[in-house]
Amino acid sequence: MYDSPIYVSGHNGLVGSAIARRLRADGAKHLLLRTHRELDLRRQADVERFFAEHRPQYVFLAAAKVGGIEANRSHPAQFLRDNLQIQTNIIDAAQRFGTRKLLFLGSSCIYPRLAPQPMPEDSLLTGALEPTNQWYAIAKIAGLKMCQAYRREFSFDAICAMPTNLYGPGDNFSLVDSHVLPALIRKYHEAKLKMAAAVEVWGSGTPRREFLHVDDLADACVFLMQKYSDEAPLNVGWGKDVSIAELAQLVADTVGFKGEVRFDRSKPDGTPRKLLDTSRLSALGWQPKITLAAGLASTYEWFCAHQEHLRR
Ligand code: GFB
Repeated sequence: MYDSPIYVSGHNGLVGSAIARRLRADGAKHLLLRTHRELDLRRQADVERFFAEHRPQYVFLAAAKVGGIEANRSHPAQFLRDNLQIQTNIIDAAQRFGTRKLLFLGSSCIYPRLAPQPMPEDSLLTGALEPTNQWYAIAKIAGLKMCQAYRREFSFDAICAMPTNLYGPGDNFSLVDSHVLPALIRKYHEAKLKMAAAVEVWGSGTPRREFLHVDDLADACVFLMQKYSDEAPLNVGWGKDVSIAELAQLVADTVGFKGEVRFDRSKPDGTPRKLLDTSRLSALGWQPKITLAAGLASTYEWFCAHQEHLRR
């Protein structure tokens, strides 16, 4: 794989940048990377032209419109449309222009809101979705099904990984549309600087989430690209979850904020629990390495070093 042209879509995002970093460290000789300005993946003709010209042999489909609970809730059309367009254009062009293998990245929100915990891959389409992110979930389910359909009809080697909630360097730390972990890093950091009495955390604090460091995900993606070829999606997670209240305490300890936490119950909780069953991936021999405590500490360091350049 490392001597062939490899296309990492979304290489400026959290996931794509981690995969590109990992492939570079492994000595990949021919990485294909395009910014959003250079190639708008929502435009089919542009994507086809890119694939026709560069013929990537391996494709990591990490480009997506992503965001936290508020972003999903306020932009249902963009989350549905952009993700359907991006993934449809890339999967179809990859198959037609001779890509050897493609890895599609989904999300744990594809599973029903009240799926058994931890959630096995087989719980897909067994119940209703979480309403706050159903638009994103439907797009990701369509991408997974497209990979399965292209494998069956065209023998296209497309595989699917379903990561849990991710975090790490390069995340979106905006207070409006980010995920909870980067949002809390920023809120606690700013509260510490202002010597504020309390930090506001959305919802009741009781929902439970599992957090995986994005470098662990990149490791799993490279592992799967080399070792896995089947239509069944594979969950990628850490294996344990924490409540949002526990996460808030961990972030407070990491940042060094000594004040109070206040829960804003006017904000949505979202799905009550989202822990992945990762036994299939473990059986293949892959395990994550970065603990939440270590990952939080290094992500906070990254945030401190880059905060001037991050969007609000
Ligand atoms: O990470 P998050 O936005 O998304 O929120 P989901 C997780 C939980 O943290 C929710 C609470 O219960 C939020 O109410 N929370 C507390 C906060 N304080 C904050 C805050 O300051 N910011 C944010 N963002 N949350 C997303 C999906 O669901 O997970 C996406 O919407 C995707 O589609 C992603 O699947 C992985 O975990 O609820």
